[in-house]
Amino acid sequence: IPLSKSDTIKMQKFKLSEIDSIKRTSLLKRPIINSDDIMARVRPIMNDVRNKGDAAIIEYTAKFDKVQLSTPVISAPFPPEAMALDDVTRRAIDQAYDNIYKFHDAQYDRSTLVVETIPGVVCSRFSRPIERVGLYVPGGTAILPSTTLMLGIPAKVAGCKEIIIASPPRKDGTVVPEVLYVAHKVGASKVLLAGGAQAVAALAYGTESVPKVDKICGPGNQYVTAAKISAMISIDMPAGPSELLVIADNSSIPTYVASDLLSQAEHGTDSQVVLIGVCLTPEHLADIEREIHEQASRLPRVDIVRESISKSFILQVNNMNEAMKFSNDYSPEHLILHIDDAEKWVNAVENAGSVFIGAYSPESCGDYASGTNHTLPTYGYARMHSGVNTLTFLKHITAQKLTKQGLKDLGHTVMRLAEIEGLEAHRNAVHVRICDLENE
Ligand code: HSO
Ligand code: ZN
Repeated sequence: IPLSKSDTIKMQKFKLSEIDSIKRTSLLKRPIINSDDIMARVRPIMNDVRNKGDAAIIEYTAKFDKVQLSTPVISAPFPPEAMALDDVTRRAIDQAYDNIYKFHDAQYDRSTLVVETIPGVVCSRFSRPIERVGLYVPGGTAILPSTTLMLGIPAKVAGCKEIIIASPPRKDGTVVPEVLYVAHKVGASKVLLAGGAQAVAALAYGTESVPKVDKICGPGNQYVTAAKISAMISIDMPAGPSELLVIADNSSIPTYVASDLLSQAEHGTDSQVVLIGVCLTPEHLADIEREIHEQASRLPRVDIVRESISKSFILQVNNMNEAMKFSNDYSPEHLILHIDDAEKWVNAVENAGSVFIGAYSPESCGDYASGTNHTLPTYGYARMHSGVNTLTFLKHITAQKLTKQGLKDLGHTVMRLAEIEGLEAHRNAVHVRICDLENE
């Protein structure tokens, strides 16, 4: 049934005590993405870019973005007039930058790990930046300087030598000044004016004007994700539609709960929003629902919200343990705790991209400026993936040094294991040395 503009904007409602396990499982599921179909559409585009380089990027940008480019890349130093901002905007970006920088810099342990496993056998581990990275900043219905910050800052902190930002151009063929300003701040060498699979292909394979990168990070639609996977290049994580799960009890403030749900719901019609109500009184729940409708009706993106909210649901549970169990099973990208003693319950979080604790920690702060990253695992990937962080842009190298005595003490173990595997050359590499050492 098509949604009508006069309909109440409301979420579906369930009680955990009234649904069976099949229904519970279905509530935990994300919509199925037909990846074969998407892959089939993405592959020819990627092959074209691989074979024809810049010409293919220009062609696809004309076709999909309706923008005719003469060259698909802007190189640093970027023209100051193309990143000119008013003072208020610049100060906002600068404060966000500083907080995100601080938090990501603190994640970087620059020390070398050294462990002497047995006397004379020293193992160590040190990190190095990934040399060249491609950062994908989606276009679509919103401009996203914040995503440029969230990807560019950890790459800069890690010390990546070359940062290339890809983002679809505006209709006039330029890049949003806010994005270019951030690109400049993080030290990006190039901005690729392209989106979709064609941008990912350019970064993964390289073209005349785009250097081939070692890793591609950043969110994007299904085509971008399919392209990242199909390029067989190192990526941050597969991305799906944005998600939020809120746990609220009767101590929650309905206005705040509703505002948080809507901030996520406005991202796209496919955004997933879940509210777990813990022993909510009928009055409290009604207050939250009324706030959802009233606040949503006033939003400029009400049409997007109407659709995403109608696909979203409220689940009423009888205690916090049930709430946390459901949340951990769902593994949300964002989890907001609008509950009494919220801090205490953080210990019970097993799966989530990022947690927002208490009434005064809206997701918006993490989306923009508090310091944490907003490129987070969706679609249940929070079970095994972390959000983008400084380590995303580093790799670890291990090293070892054995003394003569260390080799003597470890040698027989290595020789026996090599023998079991039937790898005589391995055994011999130790044997020749041990023979010498025994004759010393
Ligand atoms: N909530 C989004 C990130 C974002 N919000 C960007 C505003 N701008 C990630 O799920
Ligand atoms: Zn957001």
